[in-house]
Formats: sequence, C-alpha cells, structure tokens
Amino acid sequence: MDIDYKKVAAVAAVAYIRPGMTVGFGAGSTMAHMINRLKEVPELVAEVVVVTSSYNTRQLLLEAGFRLQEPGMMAVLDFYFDGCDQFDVSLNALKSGGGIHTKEKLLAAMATRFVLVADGSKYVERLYTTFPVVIEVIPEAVTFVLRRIRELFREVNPQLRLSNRRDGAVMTDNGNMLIDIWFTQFPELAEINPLLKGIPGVLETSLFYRMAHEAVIAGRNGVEVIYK
Ligand code: ABF
Repeated sequence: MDIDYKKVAAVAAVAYIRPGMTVGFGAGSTMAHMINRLKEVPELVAEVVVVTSSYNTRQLLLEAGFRLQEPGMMAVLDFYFDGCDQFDVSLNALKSGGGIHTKEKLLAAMATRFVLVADGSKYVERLYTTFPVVIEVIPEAVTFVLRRIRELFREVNPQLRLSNRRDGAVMTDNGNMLIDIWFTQFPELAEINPLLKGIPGVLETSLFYRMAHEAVIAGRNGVEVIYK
C-alpha cells in the first residue's frame, strides 16, 4: 500500500500547534491533511485563531469550526504552515502551483516560525528548473514585463509564458496576471527576486528565498525536521 507521506508530514506538523496560538495555513493537499488532523483535537479547534491565503483552505477551516481571522487584521502569526513544490538545503522554496504566492508570502513573512510541510521527495540539494518561477503582474504591465525579463536574464534566456492557476483561472484573486519563467539553469538565487521585483508592475514571485525557518518532511526514513 502506498503511504501518503504528505499526510504523515502534516500529522507531525500539527504537533507544533498549541491552544491560544494564531496560525496561518497556505494552500494545497498537505494543508488539507493538517486541517483534517486538527479537527480531531477539539481544544485546538476551539482555541486556535487561523488565517489563510487560500479560498479553498478558508472553506476547510470554516467547515472544521475554526475561528478565522482576516490577514489584514494581523501583523504577527505564531506559525505559518505551507506546502511547496520543491525546497533546497537552505530552505529556498518554489511555490509555483497555486497562483496565490503573493498572499502566501505575506503570511510567511508575518510568521514567527514559517514551516514548510511536504513529502520528502520535494527536498533537493539544489532547486531544479523543473518548476518555473511564477510572478504576479498587474495586467497593464504584462507586455513591458515580458520584454524587461528578456533583457535582464538574456544570458540564461528563460522561456516565458502567460500561465494560469491550478484551477485554470487566468486572473489571480487580486485580478492580476501570472507569468511562468522557465529557466534552463537558475541564475544566482539571491539575485532573482530583487531583479524581478525591481520591474515596475511585478507584485511578487513564487521563489521563497530563505524565508522558511524549518521544514517537516516524511518519507521512507520516517519524519524529519530540516533546519537551515
Ligand atoms: C501551494 O500548494 C503552492 O505553493 C504549492 O505549489 C502547492 C503544494 O501543494 P501540495 O501540498 O498539494 O503538494 O502551497
């Protein structure tokens, strides 16, 4: 029988949460596993305030009976948990799947502890270019941003394409567009976000550069916690 390592990691991550905490959750199936596990602990449902960047996760939290707080009312979270597509030994993470990385990155920045929760197969020595860096761009800026990216990254000549969210929607929750940047080799990771976010019209990228404090992963070796 195949073991769902996302679920194993999610169940382990729930152990961080205590009554009285304010906790943020991102999007994806790993977060759904965390919420399902939390539902089995009534005192946590009753005494943990939750925040999320994702409409789907919001629905799961409301159905589970949690008290939901709006991100705009918060400045600090005790924890922010989120899945990812891939992360490396410095806890740099690519979170390109949901198209909601702008809000996810906001909550991650608010958190005293930002914890990635994932199947161990997402943990790699160095990020692969099998995932794009996705940027959220205001619609008026798309053509300009495409041209500027080609100029800035001419040495590595990334492939660019307008993309959509996992649910097929073209516009983000914020009414903006998404551009996938496919590198054949990553430039210096530290330079990617400053270069991209320096382009007028770019809101945020799906590269979470050294933001996470730790990662809870599960695989054939059981559960491991990875620190930077
Ligand atoms: C979102 O969900 C994205 O950042 C990331 O791509 C995806 C991970 O989904 P899953 O937990 O289903 O693997 O957080």
